[in-house]
Amino acid sequence: MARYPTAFAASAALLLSLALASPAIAAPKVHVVVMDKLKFGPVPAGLHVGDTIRWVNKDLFRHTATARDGSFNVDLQPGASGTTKLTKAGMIAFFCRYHPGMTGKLAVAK
Ligand SMILES: [Cu+2]
Repeated sequence: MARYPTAFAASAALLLSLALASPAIAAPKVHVVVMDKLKFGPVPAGLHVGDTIRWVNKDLFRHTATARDGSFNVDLQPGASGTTKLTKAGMIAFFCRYHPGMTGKLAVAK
């Protein structure tokens, strides 16, 4: 039916506007960062203190996601995944201990 997508879009827009109207009670989110081919994948936008990063190692190699400021560290075998929590705001640089060329940055808001 042609009408169904329109009704769906309208209700989705309503839900979105409700969510945007109350940012103070936004629940902590889980964001995924993939490790593959000796690189970190794209870092998600909209990170906040209290959110969780799920690091997913899709590579054939063991990797870590290690914050330069020591605020998190996770060591993952190939195919493994693990989570770290964002505990502070700011630009947080991270790298892999085994492959120093693997780097990235998380922009974390309060
Ligand atoms: Cu690595």
